[in-house]
Amino acid sequence: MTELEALRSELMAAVGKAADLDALERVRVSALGKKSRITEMMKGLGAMDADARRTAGQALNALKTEVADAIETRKRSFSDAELDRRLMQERVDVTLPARPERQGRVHPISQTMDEIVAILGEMGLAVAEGPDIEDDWHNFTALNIPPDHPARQEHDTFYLPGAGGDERLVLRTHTSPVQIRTMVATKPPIRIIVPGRTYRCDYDATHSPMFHQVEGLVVDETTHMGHLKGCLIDFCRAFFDMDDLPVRFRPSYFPFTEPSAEVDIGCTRKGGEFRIGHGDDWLEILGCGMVNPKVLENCGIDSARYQGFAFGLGVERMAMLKYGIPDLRTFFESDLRWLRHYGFSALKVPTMVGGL
Ligand code: 2U9
Repeated sequence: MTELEALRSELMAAVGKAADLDALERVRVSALGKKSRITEMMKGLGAMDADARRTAGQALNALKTEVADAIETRKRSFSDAELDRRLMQERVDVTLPARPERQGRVHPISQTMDEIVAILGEMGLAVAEGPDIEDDWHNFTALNIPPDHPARQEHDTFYLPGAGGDERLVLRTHTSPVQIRTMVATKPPIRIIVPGRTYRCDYDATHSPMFHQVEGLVVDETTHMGHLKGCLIDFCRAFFDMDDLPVRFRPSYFPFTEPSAEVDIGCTRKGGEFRIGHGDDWLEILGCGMVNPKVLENCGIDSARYQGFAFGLGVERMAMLKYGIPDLRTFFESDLRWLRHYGFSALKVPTMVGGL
C-alpha cells in the first residue's frame, strides 16, 4: 500500500468514526487544515521533478476532494438525524380531542361569511376573489359610475397614489370589481359569489372603514328577475332559518343594475322588542337588480344575447341581525371576552347538509 492509500484509509475511517458534529470538525481540521498531512505532502511537491509533481499533485487534490465530500455527507446525516429526533419529540397527535379550555373561537364575521357561502354555494354559485387595491375603471367606470357621478361621493373612497405617476388607485369600495374582472376574462354562463373586504372612509356604530361584503352575479342567456327573486327569497329563509320568513322587493336605484331593488324581511318592533319574522314591520337587508346592459357591454358581453342578475350585502349587518350584536365597532376590537361570548366553535363548520 502506498503512503497516499494508507492516508486515505486512515482519514476515511476517522470520518466514519466521528460521533457528532464537534468530532467531525476536529477530523476536518486535522485532515485538511494548514498543519494536516495532506498540506505537508503538498509542500513537498516543489522538490519533485515536473512529471512526478503532476502525478502526485493530481492524486493529492483527488484525495482532498474525496475527504471533504465524505465530511460533508456525514455532516448532512447528522443534521437529518437531528431533524428526525426533533420531529419525533415535537410531534402533535392531531387525532387527540381538542381541549375545550384552550380552544380558539371562530369570529362571527368568518362564521357569517361561511354560512352565506354555504347557502349560495349549494345553489351552484362558485367563489371568486380579486385584489383589495383596484384601479378607477374596475371599481367605478366599468360599473356605470363615471367620474362626475354622484354615487362616487357616497362611496367615501380611500385613494392611493399610482405607481410611477400613473392614475391614482383606490381601496375597493365594494367587491363588484371582481365581477368586472370575471366578466372581462370569461364568457357566460357566469355564476359567482364574491366574499371579501371592502373599504370606505366612515366610522360610527354602524360603519367601519374596513367591512365585508358578499356579492353575487349570474349571467346567462335566459336569466331574468324571477331567478333573482327565487334565489334571494330562498337565501333569506335559509340564512335566518325560517321557512315562512316574509321577504319583499322594493324598487330602488343603483347605477350598475336596472331595474334595481332593495330586499326587506319581515320583523316586529313592538314595545321595545325587536324580532325577525312575521310582524308589522320591515327591515332592509340587501340590494339587488338586473345587471345594467351598459355594464355587460363595458366588459365585452353582448347585452342583446345575455342578461344577468346581481346582489350585494354587508356581512357585519347580517351578523349583527342574526346574532344580536348591537355595535359594529366591537367586531374589530379584538376583545377576547367578547370573542368567547359571540365566537363559534371551530369544529362546527357550517354546511347545508350538517346545518348552519
Ligand atoms: C356587477 C353588476 C352589478 C351588486 C349590487 C347592491 C345592489 C347593494 C350594498 C349592500 C349593502 C352594498 O355593503 S352594502 O352597503 N349593495 O345594494 N350590490 S346590486 O351589483 C353588481 C355588482 C357587480 C358587475
